[in-house]
Formats: sequence, structure tokens, C-alpha cells
Amino acid sequence: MIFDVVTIFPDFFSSILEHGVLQRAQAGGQAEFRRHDLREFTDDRHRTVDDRPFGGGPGMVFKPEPLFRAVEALKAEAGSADFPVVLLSPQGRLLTQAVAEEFARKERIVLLCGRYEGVDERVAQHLATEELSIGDYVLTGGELAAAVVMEVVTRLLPGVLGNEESSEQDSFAGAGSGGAESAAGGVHGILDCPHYTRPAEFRGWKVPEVLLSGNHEEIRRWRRRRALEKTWRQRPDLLASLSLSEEDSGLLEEIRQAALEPATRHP
Ligand code: 9D3
Repeated sequence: MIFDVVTIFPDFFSSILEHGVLQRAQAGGQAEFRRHDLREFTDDRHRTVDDRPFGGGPGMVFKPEPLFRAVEALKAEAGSADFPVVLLSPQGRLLTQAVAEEFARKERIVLLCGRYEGVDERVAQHLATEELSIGDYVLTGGELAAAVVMEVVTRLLPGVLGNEESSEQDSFAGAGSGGAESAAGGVHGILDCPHYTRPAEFRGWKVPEVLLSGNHEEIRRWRRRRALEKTWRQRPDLLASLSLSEEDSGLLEEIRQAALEPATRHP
């Protein structure tokens, strides 16, 4: 898969491309990350990418011409226009695991990073195929968001992750889409259970006894219960959109009951 990132800060991506999953995918040939300096697509002496907003107001807005030229050059080079052109923007639809899975099926994706107050709306209307936000908080520009998209999509590409860290085991795999991957086992649609490693006691805090018991059925049930409990406390919205098995319903009932009991009953 080819990622074409259009940005005024191509160097921003250097360290993330040299580490972890992006580095590995590039080395393994599963992904190629190309950075395009937006200023290369300007035509004035000062390489101007922004201008003052019509109608007045604070800040500057990205001009349309350099972005259109950049994407048109990519389409010409590819000999095709049949790929998503994603404008990272706070006004976009929200990035979810389902969106990542959708992008992972593409051969190529263009990521347009804005800065300042925003990007001329004609880019969103007539150049981008969609606008994408990574969450309801304010970033300074699209670069960090583009990096997040690259990460979440790349780790889904075939051959990028080993079995040890299979993406099919992820908490959110299939949560939004219910695709074939979500049927493959592992915990889906709810948060992960707690994990522990040695030492069995650290500063007086003991690892739950059941994990040392060797009773695999009891461990499985404990993990499922703790995952459901964490989800119930932190992300009840996830539980609401889940069809619960009989075991899950029983475990949740236990969790609700335990939460009602006075703390003194749990020494
Ligand atoms: C403080 C400026 N805001 C005025 C009300 C609007 C605004 C403009 C530009 C807010 C953020 C940005 C820059 N953000 C992005 O380019 C961006 C983003 C984000 O801020 N949050 C979540 N996802 C994304 S994707 C791109």
C-alpha cells in the first residue's frame, strides 16, 4: 500500500517512519510512505501556501492551488484517480477501527495535512474524497492525525504484524464493522482485561491469585469478567452496542451486584 502525505512539514514524519510498525512495513515492502512538500507545488517566489480569509477574521487559510496541483500530480503519476484523497480536518467523520479496515483494503491513499485556521473549503468539496478527524480535541494541524492514520492502517496490512501481536486479538477489531475478522476469536468490542507479569508481588501489590492457579477455565472466566467490568465502568457506550452472550450477561449481573455491595464485604 502506498501512502502519499502532502504537508508543509515533511520532516515531521521522520522519526515515526524510522520506528515500530511503519519502519517494519516499509522494510518488508508491505507499505511505502511518500512525503510531498506542499511548497513544491507553489508558483511564487515566496512559496506561499496560505492567505487571509475572505470575510475577515483571525489567522490564515491554506490556498487551494498548491493542494490541487499536488494531488493532480499524484493522479497523473499513478495513471489513475481511483484512490481516497483524505483531508485531515476537525470537521471530518471520526476515525474508528472500521474506517482503518476500510482504508487497509486500498492500494493507495493520499493524506492532505492542513495547518493554521483551516483549508479553503473547495479542497474539501472538490479535491478530497472525504474529511477525517481523529477525535474531538484540537490539534495544531493535520500531521499528527495523518501519522495516526498511517499507524492504524499499516498494522492491518497482511504480513506486517507477527502472530504474537495479531491485530485480530485487538479490543476494537470489528467493533464498528462486525466483519469477518471479529469472528476469529479474541476479545472484541470491549476493553482488554488487566495484564500482569513478574514479580508476583510488587511493593505489596499482589497479582490476582487466579492468574497463578494454572486453572485455565477459571483464568478465562476471570479475564472476561474483568474486561466486562472495565468496559462497564469506563465505556458503557461500548456495552450498549454489543449483543451479549449468556455468559457475558451472567458476568455483568455479578459485576452490577458486586458494585452495589458495601466495600467492607470485600476485604
Ligand atoms: C483553534 C482553531 N479552531 C477555531 C475554532 C479551528 C481549528 C482549525 C484547525 C481547529 C484545529 C485545526 C487543526 N486541526 C487539524 O488540522 C486536524 C484535527 C484536529 O484538530 N482534531 C482532530 N482531528 C484532526 S484531523 C486534522
